Parts: sequence; structure tokens; C-alpha cells
Amino acid sequence: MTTVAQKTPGWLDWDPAPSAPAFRLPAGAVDAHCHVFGPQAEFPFAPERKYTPCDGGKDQLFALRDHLGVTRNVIVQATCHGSDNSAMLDAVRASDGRARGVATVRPAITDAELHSLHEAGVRGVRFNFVKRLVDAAPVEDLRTIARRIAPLGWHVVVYFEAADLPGLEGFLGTVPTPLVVDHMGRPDVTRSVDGPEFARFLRFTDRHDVWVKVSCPERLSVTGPAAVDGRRRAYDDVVPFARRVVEECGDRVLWGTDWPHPNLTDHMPDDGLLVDHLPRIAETADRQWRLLVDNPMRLYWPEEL
Ligand code: 0GY
Repeated sequence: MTTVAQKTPGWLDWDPAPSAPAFRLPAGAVDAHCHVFGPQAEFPFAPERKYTPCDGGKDQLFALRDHLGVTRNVIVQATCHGSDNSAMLDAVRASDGRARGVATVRPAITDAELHSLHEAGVRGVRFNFVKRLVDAAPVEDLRTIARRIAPLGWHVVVYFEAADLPGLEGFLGTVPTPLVVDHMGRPDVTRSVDGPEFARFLRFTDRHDVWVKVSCPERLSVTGPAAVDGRRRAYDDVVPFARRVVEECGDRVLWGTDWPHPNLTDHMPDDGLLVDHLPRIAETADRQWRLLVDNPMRLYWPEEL
């Protein structure tokens, strides 16, 4: 019998009734960063995980996709599932071609296993450097994995805090695949968008084949969702950072909801509001189309272009 672990105390559940966004997503929009959690009775969480989420399975993800007007999803392996990609793969397989996956793998994975992940729809692996989420993997293991996946045409999704970039830059510069950075490298948005920390991040994206997700205003914001003018001003302090990335890396930016929003204890975002944040950071129809359709399609469904 499966033992069901209790959710981490203080952890907020995802919003079961997000608002209908006022912003209409362009046809073919991709949510390029979301997860599935379990359901744990079917897909138990990893023993080594650092948090236990509530369930957020594929049916609920697909319902959100349809509610928001999203066409496709990129389902990123979350740390609570470790390197057991079963829940993510089950969701990708059930999506009828409308989802791709990003997996977590160990260096000992066989070529046959990698090919089977590719067949299922996986197009990248994730290296997570956020210490509260995972114990650091040896750099040699990451090098091995990067070398093994390169021939498949995959990329490496990296998650790190802004303060850790200087220490990681040397290693990341040696990865022989494109890099995709989660949540804009988590800038401190109380600092200036013109300051040295964000300038360093932008230089880093410029020097290598680096794509950036302008996701997670709810994680980065200090002003929060309910700023001065209601919906239109939500997550105001994140806007200059995301807008700068969209302007400077227009053909290498991606967006995602981050549903079911792991590890939030302060507030749970309304996913409709996250969609309404988009025209503030991508201000023209062309920028919106590149961010939401053309860029993710080139990275995850190039054969359909
Ligand atoms: C995210 C963010 C977080 C969690 C994870 O895999 C994860 O557990 O990525 C976080 O807590 O910042 O990308 O969903």
C-alpha cells in the first residue's frame, strides 16, 4: 500500500478557480514552464525530496491550459519527484502531442533510456542549483550528462539564484548545449534593473546560447499581486526586469505559469493574472508572438514549423 506523505506545513495549494484572463493569448501559445505533482498515490514523491507538495496532476494541468487559452505545455521535472520522471512522462504521453518534457537524469542513464525519453517527448534535462531544493550534484556528473544529451539536440534548463551566477558561470560556459535559465536567474528586484548584478546576467545570456524564461513574477516580487491599480499593476516591481529581458533577448525568451507553483507560503498567484501580466512585459504583438509561440516552438517543436 502506498503511504501518502503530508504536505509541507505552510505550503499553499494552487488556486482551483483562477480568473479568466483579459489578455487573449496568441494562437498556439506555449506555457513553457509548468510541473505535475503526482498524484502521489499513483506517482510517489522521491524519498530525497526537500518538500512535499499537494497533488497537481495532468488532468488539472490540462484544464488550466484550456482555461487560459494555452495550446501547449512544457512540463519540467520538479525536484519533489527526483529523477523518477514517471509523472512527467505520463502527462506528456497523455497530452496528444501538446506537451514536451524536461527530465532529471543521472549520469548512469543508458543510451537506450535517453532515446526512450526522446521518443516520449523529452527535449532537455534540468540542472537545479537552488540549495533549498536539492543537494548539489557533482559538477563531473553534470558534465557527463550534458555531453550525453548533446547529440540528441536537447538543451539544459538551469535554475539558480542571482547571487550564485558568478560561481556557476565558468561551468555553464562549458556546457555544449543551449541553456535555458529559469525565472530570469532570480534577480533581486529591489535592486536597479541597470545595476551590476542584472547587467552581469544579461552579459551572460549574450555570450552563450542562453534562453531565458520571463516567468515567476510572484516569486520575485516584493510589491506583490495587489499593487495600486488592481490587476493592471500586479507584480509591478518585476516588470522592468522582464521587459528588459524581452527587449534584449527577444528571440531567446520563453514564458511559463510555473503551475502548480511549488513552495509558496506568502500568496498563491491567480493564473489568470499571470497571463494578464504578459502585455506589460512584451508590449507589442510581435514580441508577444515571439515569446509565446515562435521561440518555444523553435526549441520544443521545430519539426512543426
Ligand atoms: C519552480 C520553482 C521552484 C521549485 C522547483 O523543482 C522544483 O521543486 O523548481 C521553487 O521553489 O523556486 O521552478 O517551480
